[in-house]
Amino acid sequence: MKKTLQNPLMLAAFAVAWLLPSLLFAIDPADLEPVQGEEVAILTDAPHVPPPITRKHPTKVIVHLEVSEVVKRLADGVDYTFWTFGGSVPGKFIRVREGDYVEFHLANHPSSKMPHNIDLHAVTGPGGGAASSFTTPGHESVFYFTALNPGLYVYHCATAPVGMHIANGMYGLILVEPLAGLPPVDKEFYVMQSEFYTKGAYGEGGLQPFDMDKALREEADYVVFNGAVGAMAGDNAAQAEVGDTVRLFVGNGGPNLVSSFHVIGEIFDKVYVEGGTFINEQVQSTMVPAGGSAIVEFKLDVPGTFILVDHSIFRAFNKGAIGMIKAAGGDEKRIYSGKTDDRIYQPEGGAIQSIPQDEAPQALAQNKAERIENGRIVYNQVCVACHQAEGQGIPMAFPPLAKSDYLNADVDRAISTVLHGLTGKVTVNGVVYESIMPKLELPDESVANVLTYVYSQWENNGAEVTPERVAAVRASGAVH
Ligand code: HEC
Ligand SMILES: [Cu+2]
Repeated sequence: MKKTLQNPLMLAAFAVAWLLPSLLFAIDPADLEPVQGEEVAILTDAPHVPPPITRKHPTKVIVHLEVSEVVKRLADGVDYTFWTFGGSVPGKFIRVREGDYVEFHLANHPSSKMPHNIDLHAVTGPGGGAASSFTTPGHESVFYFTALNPGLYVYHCATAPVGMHIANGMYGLILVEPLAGLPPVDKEFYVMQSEFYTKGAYGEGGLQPFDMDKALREEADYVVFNGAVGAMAGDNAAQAEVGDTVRLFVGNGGPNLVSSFHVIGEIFDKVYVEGGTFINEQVQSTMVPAGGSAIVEFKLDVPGTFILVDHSIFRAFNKGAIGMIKAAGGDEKRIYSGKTDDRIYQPEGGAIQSIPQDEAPQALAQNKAERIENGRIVYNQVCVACHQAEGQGIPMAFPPLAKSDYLNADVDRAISTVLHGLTGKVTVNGVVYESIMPKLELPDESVANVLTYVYSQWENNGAEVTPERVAAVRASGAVH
């Protein structure tokens, strides 16, 4: 304080601040342009972005953001109680211009159970606004800030326990456009990655509560773009046309994981690294830290579906981190031909690849108990990686063998599956899988043992499979 008072300019600023609070922003020591007029911010839900700012002067921007706690879909058949900034996850996208004076209203819906606040990384001030915005249910807080630094910033709730508020969906993005604006592009989208930690495993149905232990161990069940599995895929894919330049405002709410953000089949012409002003070019994947961002730009030169992933790839294919941009339009064969031919190629005698099994054939089992014991060993060497320790499988990737109606309905078909592998659609316990089980190259004895083991476990029907029966199915050549 002593130092501040020695500075005559600051002293003048303080004097005016006391006398004429409404003029404070106009004489800020940071030489900000005077604020002219006011406007109410347009706020959007992902993947939409408010329109670019065309004005050439700072203004007073009034932001009304309402926190609400809502039950919504996290994945098919899975619901979650999200704590939201604006009714969905991620929170509303806020767009202001460098130098704008922001009047921020944070309302907390009366139906909320928790108090909340907001920490905007774009704010220079204690807690990024959190210190001034603690808001109990049925209340509204107001505070003001000047957007001093251009860039793309994360905002989030910072009410204790902070991790839990963020894990429940409390984050979003605020863009502070530089004075000169961002170069015009054809399409802009809002994409925000985050993880969810649920009591049940991935895909386990019903209303899933938050799991604090998993969150502490950073063992995410779901890693998603825009708040739910498929929120930006399939029918919800972002739409664009060939020739469009696309800009993605990418954020990562965390709470824990760093994203290796990648778009399959595209190269980022530009990346505004970490959402700042430094531009990197010709980038394949860019890191987006938890509580950080990046702006990426690319031109859609060819038609097709471009898939957004976290290239920590199990998150993409097994935890939900997949988004899509569909580019409609004519082919550009010179850039990408598409498949021009499809020929049979059978170096190993079949379209299904095989996994050679190099262990010695098992000693012949003398009875069902020995068969089960030997089968357990085969299972744990060969099948467990996909079908999992309790035969529960992995949702959307590997069907269950536990209590599997498909398995229990037909022993010969199960034998054929293990002998020849399996492709195409199969329905197991009402769920359709469309994947590939490789051919496993197991001797008849091992096939008999492993299936006898599987049938003896996890409420299956207890059938015993003999090597003779396996040999008969092999000899029949029947492939299901
Ligand atoms: C590399 C992963 C993988 C391995 C290893 C594997 N499977 Fe599969 N399995 C699959 C996939 C994928 C399917 C579904 C195929 C489809 O969608 O067409 C499947 C389907 C099945 C089915 C039919 C569907 C069901 O759930 O009842 C059976 C039975 C089966 N596997 C048994 C086994 C046994 C026994 C082993 C070990 C000897 C094994 N699998 C090893 C991936 C695997
Ligand atoms: Cu909160």
